[in-house]
Amino acid sequence: MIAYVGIGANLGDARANVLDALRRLALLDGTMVIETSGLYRTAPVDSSGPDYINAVACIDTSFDPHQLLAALQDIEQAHGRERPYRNAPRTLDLDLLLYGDQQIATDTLTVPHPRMHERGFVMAPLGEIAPDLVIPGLGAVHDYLPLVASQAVEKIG
Ligand code: A4P
Ligand code: MG
Repeated sequence: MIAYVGIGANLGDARANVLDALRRLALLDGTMVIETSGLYRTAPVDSSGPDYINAVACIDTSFDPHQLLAALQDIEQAHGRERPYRNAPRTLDLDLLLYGDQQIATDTLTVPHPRMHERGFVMAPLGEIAPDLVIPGLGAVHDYLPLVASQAVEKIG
């Protein structure tokens, strides 16, 4: 199954944390990284602390959605992720943005990620690698890019 993963960090060496997350994604069982966006420096949205480094990865995985979420949380934990409060600054955050064209709503997993289309830190890197991708229930990624264009997002590499 093709899935898209959003990666963000704004504590410690955020850039190194994001790059390490990409490396760890490629090492997951039954998972290949198909494409990765560049790295983006982004202002915190509903969050605090330093600017974030964000990226998006397209993966091909044999994990089911909940197995994939658990694997993403394992990678967060490997980076000492702490959760003092919602949207707290973080060493590493991995969100399951899209899982094929599935719409999932369980206690622990909502896909598509419910806030992704409002956020430049997700849509800019996603638009770089998959502008024509359709977000189930919403529409094409490129249609949302103008709506987030005013958010502070800068491609850095
Ligand atoms: N969960 C439900 N659906 C998902 C999903 N699709 N992917 C549950 C990942 N997790 C999902 O997440 C809380 C719970 O959400 C998990 O236990 C999982 O069961 P969390 O990572 O512990 O907490 P969080 O990250 O604070 O919450 P959340 O909802 O992921 O926050 P957001 O909305 O993703 O926002 N600003 C910039 N510039 N860059 C950022 O990366 N990130 C956030 C986090 C806020 N502001 C930001 C950035
Ligand atoms: Mg999260």
